[in-house]
Amino acid sequence: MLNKIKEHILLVENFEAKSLELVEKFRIDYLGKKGVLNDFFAAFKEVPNTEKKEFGQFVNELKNKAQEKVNQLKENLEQSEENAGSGLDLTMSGESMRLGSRHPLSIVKNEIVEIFARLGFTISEGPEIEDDWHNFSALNLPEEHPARDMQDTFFIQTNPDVLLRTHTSSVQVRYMEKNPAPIRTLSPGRVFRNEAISARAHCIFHQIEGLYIDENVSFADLKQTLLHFAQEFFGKETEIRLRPSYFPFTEPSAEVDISCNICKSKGCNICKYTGWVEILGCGMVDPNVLENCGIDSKKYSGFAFGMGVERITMLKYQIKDLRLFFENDIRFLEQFTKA
Ligand code: 2NM
Repeated sequence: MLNKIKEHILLVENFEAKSLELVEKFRIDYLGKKGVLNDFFAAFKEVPNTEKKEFGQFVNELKNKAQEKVNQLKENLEQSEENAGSGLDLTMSGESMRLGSRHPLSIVKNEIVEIFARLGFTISEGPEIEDDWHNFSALNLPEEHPARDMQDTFFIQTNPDVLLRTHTSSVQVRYMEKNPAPIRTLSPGRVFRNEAISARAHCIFHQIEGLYIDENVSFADLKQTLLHFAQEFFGKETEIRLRPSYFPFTEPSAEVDISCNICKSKGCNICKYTGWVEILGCGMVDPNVLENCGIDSKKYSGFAFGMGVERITMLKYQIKDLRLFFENDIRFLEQFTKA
């Protein structure tokens, strides 16, 4: 009798069915009123007392296995029926999601910010709508300076004290007013100038300006900082060249070129066959500006610099037309590192 049960256990374990009807037949065969299990239960009283315990255990095992088998086969078959009905092929690989990509200007801005962050520069931001003091007067821009002209500056309505900032120096004026020296800060942001839109100019663009103020800051510190930046960003072999220049807020002032990394200074379109490409303007902060912002110009000196993010990005990726940055054509935007 025990062997009979064990045989049934094996049969149940190995049972397979391809349709719900066959599962139902199996269920009736084993668990139905006239099924195998009821036969065994009926035979229970004939079993000698000494074997009752073992017999009972095996009958229970058979019952549980049969019930489990029915449940499991039913579930599998119902599910595959559902899937077949829905016309889905679950073995097909999924459609990959279309990932966005960082805007090239953001990629370059982040890279520049990281280089200066490693030198201890904090990041400072300020309003895009400015007043005359923070955008012009504090920066030593004289009353009659052409940059104040309607031609260059967007004024908001008729109030000449409400304008769109023309550079991010305004952020640094605010920073100096609020924070005591020493100061090391970098101000990235959007700026606005009333210019005709072309391949090289736009009325909205992005700047990053840096400001370093402490005791005994020298022009040599400025030069070394910018050389470090140029080599981190454009490559270790990059050289820099400073040309005297003029800005109202710095004295002395300079324009900085890097050795052309496209042609290795042999001469090409990008460097207009000079071997050098302009990347930024800089200088020692004019003592008037320091005083305007509440910093003692007898005790402190500092340097500042400013660069156009579009210009640097065009150099890095050899982009020929600035308008591409603002058109949001996905075929353009997709070409830059996913991040
Ligand atoms: C430039 C060139 C030279 C500059 C000056 C200042 C401030 F606020 F400290 F006076 N911030 N940025 C600066 C100096 C900007 O951009 C071409």
